[in-house]
Amino acid sequence: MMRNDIPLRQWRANAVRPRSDWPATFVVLLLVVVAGSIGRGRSCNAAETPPNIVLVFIDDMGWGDFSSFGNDDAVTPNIDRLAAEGIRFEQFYVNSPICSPSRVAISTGQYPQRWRITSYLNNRKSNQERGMAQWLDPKAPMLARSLSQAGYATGHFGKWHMGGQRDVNDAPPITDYGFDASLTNFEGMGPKLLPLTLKPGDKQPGRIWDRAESLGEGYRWMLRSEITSGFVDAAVSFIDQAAAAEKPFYINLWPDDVHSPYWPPVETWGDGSMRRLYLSVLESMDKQFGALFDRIRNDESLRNNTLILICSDNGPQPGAGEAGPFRGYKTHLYEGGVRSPLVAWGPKILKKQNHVDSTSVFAAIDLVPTLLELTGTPRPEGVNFDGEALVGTLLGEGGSRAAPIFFRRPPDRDTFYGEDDLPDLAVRSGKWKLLCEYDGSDPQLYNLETDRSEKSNVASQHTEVVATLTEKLIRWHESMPADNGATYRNKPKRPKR
Ligand SMILES: [Ca+2]
Repeated sequence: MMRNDIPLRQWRANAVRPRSDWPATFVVLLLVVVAGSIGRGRSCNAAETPPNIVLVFIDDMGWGDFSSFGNDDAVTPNIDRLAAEGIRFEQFYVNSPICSPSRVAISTGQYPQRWRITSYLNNRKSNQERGMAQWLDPKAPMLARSLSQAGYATGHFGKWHMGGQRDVNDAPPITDYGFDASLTNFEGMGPKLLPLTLKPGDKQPGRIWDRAESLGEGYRWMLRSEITSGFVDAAVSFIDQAAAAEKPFYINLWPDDVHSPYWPPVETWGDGSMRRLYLSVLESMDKQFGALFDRIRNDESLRNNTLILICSDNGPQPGAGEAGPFRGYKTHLYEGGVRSPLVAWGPKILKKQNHVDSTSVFAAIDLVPTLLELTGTPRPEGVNFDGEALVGTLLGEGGSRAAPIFFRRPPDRDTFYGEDDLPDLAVRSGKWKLLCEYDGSDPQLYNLETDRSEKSNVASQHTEVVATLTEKLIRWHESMPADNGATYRNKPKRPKR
């Protein structure tokens, strides 16, 4: 049931800017989805309004890709400005080296294995072959739902990829997961923006992912290089409405950028190499974020009471992004696959400015209980989070999570990006990182204090550490629902005729 507490005329003035090429049905649907949402829940007294939260979750970006994390090949001034005014966390992890499970972890505060989302969600047959669920169970403890129940306006703008893609067209809509409003891409249910492609010399744009038309209750084709602006515009309109209604807001801004294929603005095409195209997409994304960051910064009440968090869902694709000093790529359990830059901004919320936290070890699963505590929101009943509430850490006081961070590779990624027989399991515990096979064999042990690039395997010199961590890791692995990682074999590519 939707209630519309905001007069439509007033709403429309600030709504997602309808453009002449938007199909009328799509605009109406989007207006209904968003407009119905904001009046719900209890309203909060302005004096005690809990902080607004914006979670920017970039796709496939390396640890070293922001200028503020050492990238000399591109500039990301909008993000770097937030970093300079806020905190850069250098030892933050996501809980999977690939899209869908990483998204589940940051949304639920639990290991994604619990929900049998252990690799990217693909078509129905492929999900089944890998021993995975078809979509995230809507009963999962979503941060968005807890905040919504506490009176927040909640919106998801951008890539979802937790259900509803390819031929899986019966997944729940995003609004079943605690979001009042949504606008997504080709990997989610509900209103969506679909990508038109254009390269130098093209007279007409092409289309990719056109099958996703069957997933949506309204879609709009938009130049791929401008889609992030489409999500930003929707998020800004949502903020305008929440602010007018004096409601706190929680927003996911989860761009398609900087995932391949790379379709930057044609004028930034350069030599057309993968690296050049990638860097142009990265810079273009940063530019498009500007409108959102400025909306918050230029409004005193929002500036004083909004926390912005920016990170990446997994490591980079080789030849595109870079993981800084770290080994490995997307899909690997080495640091390059799972360590993400994290920028936190909130000038009146954080206790430090222009601060680098290079020591606190924590993970995406920790953000959910941390944000619940920070906002004074009750935890959902009967839920055990794998994450820990680390409010002090997030605000700049330092401190690592108490428990180790455990990882299991995607079932279809034993061999990838030129590496054969990749480690199946990994654990970060204190200064140690251990990687091994499902049965504990072939241990690799790295001291991340002295060897953060995981170059020197010291397993044979620290057999007790190996034994202790292996035992904990396998106990964790066996406590999680299984997938088909031990038996799944990637199909050989069809030989060329
Ligand atoms: Ca990804």
